[in-house]
Amino acid sequence: MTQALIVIDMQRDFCPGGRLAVAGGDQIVAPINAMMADFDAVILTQDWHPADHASFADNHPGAAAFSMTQMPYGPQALWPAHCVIGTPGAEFHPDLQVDRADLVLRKGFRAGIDSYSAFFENDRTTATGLAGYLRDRGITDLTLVGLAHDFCVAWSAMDAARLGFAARVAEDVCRAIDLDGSLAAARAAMRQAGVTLA
Ligand code: VGL
Ligand code: ZN
Repeated sequence: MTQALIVIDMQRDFCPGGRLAVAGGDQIVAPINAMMADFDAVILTQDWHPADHASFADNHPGAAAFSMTQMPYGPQALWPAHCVIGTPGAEFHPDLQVDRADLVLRKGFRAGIDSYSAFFENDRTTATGLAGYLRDRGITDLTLVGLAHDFCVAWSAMDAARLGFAARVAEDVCRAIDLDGSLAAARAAMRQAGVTLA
């Protein structure tokens, strides 16, 4: 059994003071750093959007942040602009131990499509390449932590389970946006998908 720690989107914009701040996001940096030594591999994901990204409310005249819109690939939440390529908000939290990472996987870099999951973009078919990377390294067991619990962590964990990895979310090392009950819905969906909530 080869185990990887998948650290989801521990970036400045998702921490207090950032543009899409998740309450308590900065509280999980030290626990994540402490977990890294227990794994064969550590992988960081980085939300990485061009300024004209379709998930930004500002790019939809008249639309409010945190409302829903319809994209060619299905429903999509609209967010405040965040994690714009090359800006300080897209950087990892300054205390995150990035040197321990074997791979930094960027996602959401295509203007027309969002990517919550570390495995597939939101059309559910465009692969990021992470599954192939993990399989090529013989990694079978994944522990997911980070931000946000109910979006990028949940979508990544469900895809991991669907792809045949043993997927576990360490819930005390995640923080949620919790938009209209999204955390409860995501937890139920993760259980249904065979993700272990620990
Ligand atoms: C995320 C909303 C938009 C996340 C990323 O990391 O959960 N949420 N982009
Ligand atoms: Zn994003």
